[in-house]
Amino acid sequence: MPAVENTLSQPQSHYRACHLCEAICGLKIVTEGEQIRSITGDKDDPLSRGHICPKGVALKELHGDPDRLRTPIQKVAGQWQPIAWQDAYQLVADKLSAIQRQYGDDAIGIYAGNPNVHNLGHMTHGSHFTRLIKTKNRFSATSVDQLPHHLVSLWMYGHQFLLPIADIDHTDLLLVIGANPLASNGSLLTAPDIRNRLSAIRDRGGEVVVIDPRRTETAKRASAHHFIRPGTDAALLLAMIKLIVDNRWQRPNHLTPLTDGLEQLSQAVAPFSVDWVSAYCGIEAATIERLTKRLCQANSAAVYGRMGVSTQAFGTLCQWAIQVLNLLTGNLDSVGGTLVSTPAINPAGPSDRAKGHFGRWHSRVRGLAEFSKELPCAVMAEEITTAGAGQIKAMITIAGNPVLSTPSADNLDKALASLDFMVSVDPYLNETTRHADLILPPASPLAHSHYDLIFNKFAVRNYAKYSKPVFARAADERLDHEIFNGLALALAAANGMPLQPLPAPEAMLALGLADGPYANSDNPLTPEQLLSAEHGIDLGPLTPSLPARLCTDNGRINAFPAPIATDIARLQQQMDRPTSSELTLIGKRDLRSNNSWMHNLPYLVKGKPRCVLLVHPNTLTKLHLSDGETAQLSANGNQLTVTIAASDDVHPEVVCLPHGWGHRFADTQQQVANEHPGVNFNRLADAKQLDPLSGNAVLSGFTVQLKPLDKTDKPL
Ligand SMILES: Nc1nc2c(c(=O)[nH]1)N[C@H]1C(S)=C(S)[C@@H](COP(=O)(O)OP(=O)(O)OC[C@H]3O[C@@H](n4cnc5c(=O)[nH]c(N)nc54)[C@H](O)[C@@H]3O)O[C@H]1N2
Ligand SMILES: Nc1nc2c(c(=O)[nH]1)N[C@H]1C(S)=C(S)[C@@H](COP(=O)(O)OP(=O)(O)OC[C@H]3O[C@@H](n4cnc5c(=O)[nH]c(N)nc54)[C@H](O)[C@@H]3O)O[C@H]1N2
Ligand code: SF4
Ligand SMILES: [Mo]
Repeated sequence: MPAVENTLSQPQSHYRACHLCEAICGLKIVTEGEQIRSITGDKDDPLSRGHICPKGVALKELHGDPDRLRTPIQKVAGQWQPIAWQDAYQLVADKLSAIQRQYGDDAIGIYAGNPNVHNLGHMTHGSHFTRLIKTKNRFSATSVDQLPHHLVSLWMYGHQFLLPIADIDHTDLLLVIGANPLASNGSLLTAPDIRNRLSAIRDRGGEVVVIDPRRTETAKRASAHHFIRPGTDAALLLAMIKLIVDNRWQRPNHLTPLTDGLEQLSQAVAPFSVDWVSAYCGIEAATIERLTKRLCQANSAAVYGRMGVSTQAFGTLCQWAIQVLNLLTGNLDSVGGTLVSTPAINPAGPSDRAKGHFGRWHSRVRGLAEFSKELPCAVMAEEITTAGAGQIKAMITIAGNPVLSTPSADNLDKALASLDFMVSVDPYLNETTRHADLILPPASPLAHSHYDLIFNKFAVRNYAKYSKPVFARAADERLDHEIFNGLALALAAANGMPLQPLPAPEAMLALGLADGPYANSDNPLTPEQLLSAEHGIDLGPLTPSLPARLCTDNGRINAFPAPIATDIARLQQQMDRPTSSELTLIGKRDLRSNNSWMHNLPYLVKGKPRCVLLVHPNTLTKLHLSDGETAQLSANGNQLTVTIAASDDVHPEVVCLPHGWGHRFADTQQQVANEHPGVNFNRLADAKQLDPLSGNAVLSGFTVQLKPLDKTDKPL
């Protein structure tokens, strides 16, 4: 693979954005011929200022990984064989069109995983192919992740992507609830070098307060950490709202006169007395009162909540209450509070067609609502296995590993094995793609150009960066946008439709820029500037932009969407039930891991095993278990054999296990990952447990049983 513009084998520096996580750090990659000499942080990147994490360094191993597929493969009589690209496109097109002719459009399911949104070619070209498949059975990682955020923004502000971002570079008080940015590097909060950004809050006299069932890496660096009983955050947040209402601590701002529903909202929170909630969530009443008062008194403050308050039974209620707290304390759309970003390409606003919609149709078997053309992935297995009109007979997975990443994982694993046809666009033969008939692998990420069309929307500064490929792809490899063009043209031809290929992603970026907010300013941002600014372009801090960008029909904020009222009643019922003292399971992210798919890189998995169950020492004593021992962890009728790690960072009633592991199948091609298998958290999570408002999966806070391993048990 020759390095682009590098025929002389001299060391050459390439600057690029890391596409692996939401932090989009600037990287400096030094190559010599075809070799990567080093990967370090780019000190001249205005957003990341030289920050890099071990995953960025591991791009070198990802690029060179011998297990990463280079050309398409086809399963013939149970054996994988290479197949030419054009033959692969043709085969996919023939199979998909035949299945749709026989069983109808909905017989094809599509699952799009997380790397789609981290990948330019997927963003610009993926839908060129998938929109030809007019199925209602579309799924993505959104419904095991941030769906409640989008739903709340749609309901309150009229647009799924009007997501106010915590202005952490200017805030005086950051309340982090259910997020661990020191391990995740920030989510719906693109803020590379988060450690220093959080330290800066404290250095300027501000506070960082963390509410989490585990004393996390972030909690350890915060001004204060409070343990919370998993899944009880909605009650806590409602009690805080009630305190504000009862004490008239609201701080009106320019949005207050434009807000509907404040009166109903005040009445709805009335039952949530601090004492009742304190007993339920495990945080002292005085702490709740003090924290609420500080939120109202601070010059600026932001409440920020992520996975821990999204993938739980009250995920939507939590995300709604967080917006309400920011609104009532006068911090919504305010410097140091929360602000909507203005990216160079495709900022959310009234003229945008992608506002989103909810409940236009429902899943066939369980009747769950679609959100913006996607059904919750918790219904995927039942839609494949339940016979009848509309049953899924074929699946397309694109950059996803749902066998490890979605609940009731065993059911999905079995369901995928029963399909008539499956194709995966993915660089690995892994737990999910082993079920495919064909795998189409994109070339190395370093052969792709990059521009972050999604995470610039969630960044703490307005910022734009285009990255050139570091290496040219080999003649027999394909870039992801080429794969989608190939699939789209073949499928259109199979259906007798004329279709043109889309131009390269760069042309699409130029169109997006021309349509964006910086094109017609005094100092316009041109495609030439973007393409040549190798360290990225800082477009300034986030600034207030509401109400002009509200997308609701009446141009106002809806502070009390109707479904919220019924969910508050559900919460009250839940709180009336006696609380059990059983163990609950929560998840964990590790700096050296990225969901399920980077465990094949030796640099990231070396050292002590990372897939261990954290248990409080007192709990271990009670259960006659000890550190380092293996034990049986069970829930919802399934068991895992886990390795115990004693830790007083978890609350005694909580145990903690990372997700994304369970590399236990011999028919995959991930040698290193299979040597470090770990266990699959999602074999215990139950696809029937959902946040009923959004259909988002419950991946945290469910009851588990832990006991010594019965020596006659086989490891699971
Ligand atoms: N229990 C539990 N479950 C969880 C979570 C949790 O916290 N706890 N987190 C959830 C969250 S937030 C998410 S986002 C999901 C993630 O869920 P998924 O997206 O389903 O899983 P990933 O592990 O991200 O798998 C990514 C897949 O994309 C492939 N891939 C990587 N790069 C590329 C590329 O450039 N192109 C293509 N075509 N393929 C690529 C990889 O080989 C892998 O197969 O998991 C969710 N599941
Ligand atoms: N290193 C690394 N970085 C990643 C990823 C990765 O896998 N590894 N994945 C990326 C992806 S796809 C995403 S979506 C982001 C996620 O980014 P984050 O949301 O910051 O990551 P998590 O570690 O899932 O943080 C969730 C926190 O919620 C806590 N929690 C669990 N249950 C509850 C609860 O009931 N209440 C409260 N208050 N807290 C609770 C957990 O203890 C945990 O600390 O990270 C991204 N970055
Ligand atoms: S923090 Fe995220 S973007 Fe930065 S180097 Fe690590 S994986 Fe890449
Ligand atoms: Mo995610």
